[in-house]
Amino acid sequence: MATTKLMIVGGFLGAGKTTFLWQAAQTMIGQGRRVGLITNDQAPELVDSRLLSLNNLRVEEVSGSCFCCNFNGFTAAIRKMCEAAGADVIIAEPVGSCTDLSATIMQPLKQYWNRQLETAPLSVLADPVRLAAILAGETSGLHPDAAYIYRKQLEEADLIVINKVDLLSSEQIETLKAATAKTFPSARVMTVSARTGEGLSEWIEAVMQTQAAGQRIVEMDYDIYANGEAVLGWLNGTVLLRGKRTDWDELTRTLLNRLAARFDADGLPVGHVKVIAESDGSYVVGNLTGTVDTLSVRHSAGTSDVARIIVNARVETSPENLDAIVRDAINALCGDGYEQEVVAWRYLQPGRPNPTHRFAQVV
Ligand SMILES: Nc1nc2c(ncn2[C@@H]2O[C@H](COP(=O)(O)OP(=O)(O)O)[C@@H](O)[C@H]2O)c(=O)[nH]1
Ligand SMILES: [Mg+2]
Repeated sequence: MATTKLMIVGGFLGAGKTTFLWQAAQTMIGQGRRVGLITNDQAPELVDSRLLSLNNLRVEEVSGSCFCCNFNGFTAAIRKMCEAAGADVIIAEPVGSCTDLSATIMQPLKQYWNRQLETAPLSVLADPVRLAAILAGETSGLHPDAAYIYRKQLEEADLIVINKVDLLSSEQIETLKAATAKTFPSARVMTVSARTGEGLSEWIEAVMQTQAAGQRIVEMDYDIYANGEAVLGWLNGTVLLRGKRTDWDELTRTLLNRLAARFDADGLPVGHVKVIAESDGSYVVGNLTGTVDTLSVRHSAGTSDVARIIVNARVETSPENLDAIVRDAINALCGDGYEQEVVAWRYLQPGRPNPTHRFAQVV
């Protein structure tokens, strides 16, 4: 008898997956469920995992590879969540540039794990601005191969969840919903705001009650998919800054502003850049999901003389260039008076996806 429900929430970089996971977890914990979260990245030192742990949520991180290319790492994290944490609901966030999850994750889970797990419908979150551009046949500033990944993510979804509806009027919501349903007729389309919680309980009800999951496998050109991922430089870095009394919220905003100005000036499309600064148990998080106008900073780390800062950046440029740009921005910001200790620093170009399993048929 399956006792744990597994909810996979995919979607492109910046769609709002982590914010959504957090809200959904809070709601389900409030309903008395034991919720575990699994995050995923190409490299360790994830802002998302840190953010979720700081909010007292149980988090396992699968890093170094995406879930589909490290299926056993993913199931090990699931096992740990079930056995050590006694989770009855697990919500997993795959890498935002990852697709083909129905063939490589959903079907193998249904085939090999159906006694332990009940796999919920594959939910794919979408940012409304990016989605509208893609539906209009544009690339939303992305490389055409990255836009291909975006479309494939939606094409394989059981549930397309249009997020951030707090930014839209009700007419805009209806128009976008109708256009999405028309382009992706086999998916159910829902609307939510991970920020306000609107639509969250409807989503929970839908994934709790729907049995059918991983209903379709889409055709996937792995050359285009691989290139769509390879055009993104990836950087995860952690530094400790100390020695000077600093307003960390302001520093986070300035850092992101400088990065955004540089990416925009050089014409480098941003997948997602996030920064978390922690000091004395408080934190501030900054996000950039496109050009400078997408910059947002939330929460507060206050003012003190030491902070731990994690930067995760996925930007369309070479990893070396991304490394140079982020290092320059941090160095320029720090100037005199700070002692800077690099705790971890990785930059890379995602390798060609090579899934552990790939099913050709729906189980
Ligand atoms: N206005 C608005 N912003 C949101 C919402 N959900 C997420 N965001 C913002 O979108 C950005 C990316 O969110 P995140 O959860 O990190 O996206 P992920 O990359 O898909 O995990 C952040 O700045 C979030 O604050 C939402 O419902 N409304
Ligand atoms: Mg995330």
